[in-house]
Amino acid sequence: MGVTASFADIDNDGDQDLFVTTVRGGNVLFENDGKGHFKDISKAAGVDYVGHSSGAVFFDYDNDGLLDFYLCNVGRYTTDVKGRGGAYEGLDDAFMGNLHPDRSERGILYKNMGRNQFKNVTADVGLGDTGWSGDASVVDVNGDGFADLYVLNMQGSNHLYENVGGKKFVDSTAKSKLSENALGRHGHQVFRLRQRRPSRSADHGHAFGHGRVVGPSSEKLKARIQMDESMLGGPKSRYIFGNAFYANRGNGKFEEISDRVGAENFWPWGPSTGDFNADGWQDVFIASSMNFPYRYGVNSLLLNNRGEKFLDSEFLLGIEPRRGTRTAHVLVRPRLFDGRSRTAQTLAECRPGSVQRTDRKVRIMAPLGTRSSVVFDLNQDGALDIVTNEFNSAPQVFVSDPRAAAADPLAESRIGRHGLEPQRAWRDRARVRGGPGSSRSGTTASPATCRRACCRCISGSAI
Ligand SMILES: [Ca+2]
Ligand SMILES: [Ca+2]
Ligand SMILES: [Ca+2]
Ligand SMILES: [Ca+2]
Repeated sequence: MGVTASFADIDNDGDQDLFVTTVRGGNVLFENDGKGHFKDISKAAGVDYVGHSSGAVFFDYDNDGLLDFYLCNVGRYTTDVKGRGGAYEGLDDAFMGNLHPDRSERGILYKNMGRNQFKNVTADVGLGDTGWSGDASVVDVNGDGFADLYVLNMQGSNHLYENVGGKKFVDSTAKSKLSENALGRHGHQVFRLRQRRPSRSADHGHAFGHGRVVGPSSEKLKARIQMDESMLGGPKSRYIFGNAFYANRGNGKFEEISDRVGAENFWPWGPSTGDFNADGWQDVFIASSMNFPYRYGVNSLLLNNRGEKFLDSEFLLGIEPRRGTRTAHVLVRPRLFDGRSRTAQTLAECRPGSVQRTDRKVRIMAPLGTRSSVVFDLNQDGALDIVTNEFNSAPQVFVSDPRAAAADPLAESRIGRHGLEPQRAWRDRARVRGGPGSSRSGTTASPATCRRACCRCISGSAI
């Protein structure tokens, strides 16, 4: 079962090679021959680790010109029983892995030795994070020229590891004032909230607030329902029950300012960043929604208003509602819901509201939900587009269409009142491709690209 895919040029020959992580199937490194073919070199390269792997982050930690990478391993959450399709079935208490240290799997730092050979140097450099980690980010927090490592932990504390001269990593979480973490974090992105200022980082974790009705005045606040400390494995004071946004205050110190800048949203999975309206300020798309058995949650597109506050813009710019205003797909069809399927009965009992009865037929509906996204200039017209990865459904492709935005005076006036820069004629824009800030989950475009963007969904769920 594949989990993530990362492209990186491991041999500096100018083409992107591919690393794929799996759940107990062995990770796979493919070398790109530059002619459209990929060759599996995992075993010879020494990176065929078998476990519960997740994100892989490529960076040159020792500045020797060769890309190394950090592999995030979650921890054992499967049994040895294989289900239909050959995947291992999950443990009943898979989400409580943080309470079982014996199930942890350490993250691995692989040093690129050249000639497509990698060496596990985790212990040599003082790493060995045992968190329930799905992803990590690379950022030079102290500006010393060596990339530091921020490792996410879904069920515990994140950690910032400071890179000491490309030889050692030192845990500087407490020193950096990053000890208070968003609970249930899955995604993280480092970007500049303000121009020509130190970088900020956004950290998105589940709020666990879905069980209570919230009104418009409090929907952007942190969750009131908090997990019991027996489930957290530590004091509540260590956690933020919602999203976190850390402002880099210099000297390696951070301050959490998510509520102040309006970075909260509904059931997030992870952020991607890009300057969607090309006003020079980085904006954020947050993949969201938990799917069955929870209600539908909207994806968020937060426009950065001059570095002061994010503005909810998903309904203005065409991200929501989805094409055809669809919020759900068929989870179980009538032929399976005939009284004989225990699975169908269990699902129906799990959320009675999901059962639809029409013309004597019965089906179970499940909310749609996005789990990840990538931001890049898909059609190479100079404006950033968004492609999503949907849980149990087809991807969405949002193509930025500035001319559609120009024809929508409502969207224009609303954004204008909030202080974003006025739109420049689309014909005056420069045709510039995505800039140098590309990353796995986001791409930064030149500020000169265009002034406004409006997204048009050209491909939605197939159901
Ligand atoms: Ca290559
Ligand atoms: Ca290196
Ligand atoms: Ca550094
Ligand atoms: Ca912007």
